[in-house]
Amino acid sequence: PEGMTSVHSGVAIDTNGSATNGKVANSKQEFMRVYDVLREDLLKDDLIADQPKFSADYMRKMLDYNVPGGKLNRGLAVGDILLHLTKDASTQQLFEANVLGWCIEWLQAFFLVADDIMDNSITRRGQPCWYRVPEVGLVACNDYIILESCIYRVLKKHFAGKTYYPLLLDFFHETTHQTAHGQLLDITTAPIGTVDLSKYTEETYIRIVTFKTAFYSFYLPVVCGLLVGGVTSQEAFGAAKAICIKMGQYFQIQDDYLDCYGDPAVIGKVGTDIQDNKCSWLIVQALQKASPTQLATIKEHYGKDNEESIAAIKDVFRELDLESTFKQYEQQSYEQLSALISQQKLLPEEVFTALLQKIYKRQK
Ligand code: GPP
Ligand code: MG
Ligand code: MG
Ligand code: MG
Repeated sequence: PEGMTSVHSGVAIDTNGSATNGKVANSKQEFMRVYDVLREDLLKDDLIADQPKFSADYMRKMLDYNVPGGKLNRGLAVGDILLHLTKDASTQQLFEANVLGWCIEWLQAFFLVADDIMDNSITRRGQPCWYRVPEVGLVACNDYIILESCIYRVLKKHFAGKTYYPLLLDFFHETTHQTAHGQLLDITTAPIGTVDLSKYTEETYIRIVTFKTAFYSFYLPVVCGLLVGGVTSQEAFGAAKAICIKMGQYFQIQDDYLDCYGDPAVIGKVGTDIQDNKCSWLIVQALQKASPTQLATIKEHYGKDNEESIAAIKDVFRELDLESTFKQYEQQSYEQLSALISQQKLLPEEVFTALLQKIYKRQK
């Protein structure tokens, strides 16, 4: 019967009824197909279908602009984790994993539309930030509420009958709570117009990135993969959390590094951390290493939105050779994560090594 065939052996039947011929990996093409299914389902929702056409058209355009255009690392990870976890996952399970993967991409779209307004950002994924689209503006605030609400429509449709449905809802709510408080700390550490460098400590930094990034970007995809794979052991979730948090910290440190040193054409966004006064990894490192003269330059220029000030800060970063500091950190972080992954014996190592390989030395 559909949903019972193994995706690892023989000819499997996918949810459309076509043969998958013993597929062993999750494909981006299949993942994108699931996006089309979910978007059409959302638009067929009674309430939306009864709206005037221009309103549904706006919704479709808003979804296509904000949901599918990223790297899809988080979304694709759920299916990959399922396949690393169990060699006899069914096509139905892989479909469910991909649906949850999209719920995480929807959550991410919600966060990014909001984050770009708060960070006064310019581009995202190689196009203007959604709130910068002329006919959108602050309607983007309603759009991120809609993006969030989509998650719960999709979860209800596909998971309401599962024993783990309450757990799933709780994980999505908990993760939103954690991310919003990470964002609050990010924002309150860097109030516009006041530079208080004493706030930029290593402890505050780690707290910001743990909450604003690690939970939703790493722990949530792993949790979703484990739930679809039938894992219930609290110990396994605990082991996964410890590794995912560390990996998420590393990922956000890369994001901070790329904000200054990445190529906007590759990362799809223009860095704003220096002028936004952000408690970024680079400034935390710089403050630990700066001479009194360099400290004075930082005090004068950090958090100012003009070319001269940004250039002065980048000069200090260059003098302190923060590129090398980052490369050392990256190497050390990779080694520590690899050790943590092989020390735990509760889950297959590939669940985590596949995630790590995707981000190690990333350029975008
Ligand atoms: C990344 O920060 C963190 C987020 C996108 C989470 C936002 C959370 C909300 C509750 C809105 P960032 O600003 O460094 O990301 P980017 O560099 O992609 O703008
Ligand atoms: Mg931002
Ligand atoms: Mg931000
Ligand atoms: Mg950033």
